[in-house]
Amino acid sequence: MASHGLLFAFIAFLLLSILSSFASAETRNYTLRITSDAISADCYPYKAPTPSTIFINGQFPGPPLYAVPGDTVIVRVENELPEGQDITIHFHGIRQYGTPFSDGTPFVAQNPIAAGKSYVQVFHVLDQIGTYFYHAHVGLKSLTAYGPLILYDQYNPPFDYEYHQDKILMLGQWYHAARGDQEDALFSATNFTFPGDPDSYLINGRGIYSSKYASASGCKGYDVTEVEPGKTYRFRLIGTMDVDVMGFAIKDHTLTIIEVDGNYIEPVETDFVEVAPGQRYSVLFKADQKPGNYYIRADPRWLTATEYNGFGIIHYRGASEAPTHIVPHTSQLATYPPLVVNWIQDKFRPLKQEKGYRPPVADVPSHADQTIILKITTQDVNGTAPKLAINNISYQFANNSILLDLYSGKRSRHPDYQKAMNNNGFDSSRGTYLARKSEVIDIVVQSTVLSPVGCDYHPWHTHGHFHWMVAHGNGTYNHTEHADLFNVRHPFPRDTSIVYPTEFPSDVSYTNVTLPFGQGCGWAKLRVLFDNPGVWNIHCHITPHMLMGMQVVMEVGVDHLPPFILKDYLH
Ligand SMILES: [Cu+2]
Repeated sequence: MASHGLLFAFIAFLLLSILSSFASAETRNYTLRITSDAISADCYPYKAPTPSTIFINGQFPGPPLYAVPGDTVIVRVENELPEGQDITIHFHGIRQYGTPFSDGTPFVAQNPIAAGKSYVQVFHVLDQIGTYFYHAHVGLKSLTAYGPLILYDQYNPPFDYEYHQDKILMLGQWYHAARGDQEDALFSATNFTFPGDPDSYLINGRGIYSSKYASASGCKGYDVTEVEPGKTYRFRLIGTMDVDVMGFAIKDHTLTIIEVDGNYIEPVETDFVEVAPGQRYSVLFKADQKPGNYYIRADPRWLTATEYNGFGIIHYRGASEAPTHIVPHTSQLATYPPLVVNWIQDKFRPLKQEKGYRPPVADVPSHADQTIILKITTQDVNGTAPKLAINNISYQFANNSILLDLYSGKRSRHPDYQKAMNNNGFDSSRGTYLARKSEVIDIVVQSTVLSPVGCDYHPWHTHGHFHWMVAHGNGTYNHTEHADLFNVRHPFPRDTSIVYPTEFPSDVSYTNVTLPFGQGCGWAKLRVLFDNPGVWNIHCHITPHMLMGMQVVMEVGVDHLPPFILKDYLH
C-alpha cells in the first residue's frame, strides 16, 4: 500500500490544474483517518507488529493536502488506532495566525485525541506559500505518520522560476524495530535508550534495505520520479525524518535552490542539498542529460559510517532502459561534499519584492527587545537516568492543554512579564517562557557536549513563527561579547534551523568526542518576532531528543488571545 511516486506526481498535476482554475479563496475540508498496519517499506522480510506503521487515509506516507493563500482549511482527524494509542496532527510551518488551538501540540494547543475519537482543526492560510508537511506530534508516531502540505500561490510559477511541474520527495527513515518497543525504551525511567539510526532511508515511503532483498516478494523497489527530457521540474524536498540530517544529490545533475521552508530565496546553484528533520527545500531540476536512469542519493550526514541505503531513481521518459531496482554501485552515485558547519547557508538571500511577488514575511527586525538563552543540558528526573533538558529543566508534559486552560480561565491570562524577563524569560511558577505580543526576542540555542550523544546537531523548530538566524558561533555564547554580533550575511526567514556541532575531532567522529561533558560546542541565535498570541512549542526536531526533554513552551501575548472559534466546529 506504499504510495507510488508517479501517483503523487499525477495527483499533484491534477490538483494544480484544479487549483489554478480557482481565483478566489475558499474553504477546504480534509479528513485524515488514522489507522495502522504491519508493513515492510524497505523489502526486508520482517514486519514490526501493528500499530508500528501509521496509515493516513489508507496510505503511507499520507496523502498531500493543498491550499492557496486566503483559504480556510478545516481538517478532521479521526483516530482509528488501537486502544491506548493517542495522536495529534501538527501542520509543520503553518503559522496558525489567530488559530493557536489548531497547532496540534499535545497538552499545549490541545489534548491528545484518544483512540476512537476525532478532533477538528481550522486554520487560515493568509499569505503563506510553499512547501510544508503535517505529522503526528505524540510519541514516535511521526516516524511514519506524515504527509505533504503544499500551498500554491497565484504567481506559480513565480517570476523567472519557470518549471513544467512540481514533484514531492519526502525523505524518511525506517526502523525494523517495533515503534512500541522503541517508545518503551525511550520513556523507561531507569535506562532510557535512544532509538539510534534507522535501518533504511526512504524516499516517498520506499527503499531497499540491501541488495539481498531487492528481489524479495512484494518489494516495490525505489521511488521513481519520471521526467521529460529537456523540461525543468520543481522538486519539493521535505525533511520528514525524525533523527538524521540528510544529504540529497542526483548523479550528473545540478540543482537550483529557490525555496527554504516556505520562503523564496534568490536562486542558488548546488549539486548537493543538506536537509534536517523538519526542513524543506524546493530545487529546480533540469532534465538536460542523456535520457536514461539516474540515481538520487539521499544518505545521512554527520555520521561516521560510510555505507547507507537511501536511494531513488530519476527516469527520463522514453529512455531505452526501464528503471531497475537494484542497489547502485558507488560509481552510479553523486559524491557528497565534505562536511561544513552551516553548509552553504551564507549564499542564501531572501527574494525581495519583484514582478508582483510580495514576500510573506517582513525583513529581519534590526534589534531584539530581549535575549533568552536555551542551553542544552541534562537533568536527573526523580532519580531516573538523566534526561535531556533546557537550562537544567527536562520538559514535562502538562496534564491538560495549557492553551485550553487559558481559554477556560483555569490559568491566568495575565502573567508577570517583567519578572520573567529578569529570569532569562522563564516564569518558574508557570513552567513556561513568556513573550509580550509583538516582542522581538533573540533565542540563543547553546549546544553542549552531552552524555552519551557527544556534540550533536540539533534542528530547532519554532512553532507559530518564523525565525531568522542572525548569528552563530563556535564554543560558548558570551552575551557581553556576542550581543551585537550579526555574522549571517543575509538573514532569511525559516521555521527550522540546524544548530551545528562545532567542536569535534577532525574525522567528525563527534559522537566519540573527548571534550568534557557540558562544554559549549556551538550556538546559534534565532531572532523571532512573537506576533502570534498563543502557546507554542520551541524544540529540537530530532523527535527522540524532544521527547527526552529538549523542548520549551513559550506563552506569547496570552493577554491578547484570539477568540476560540474551534467551538463552532467541534460537535
Ligand atoms: Cu536535538
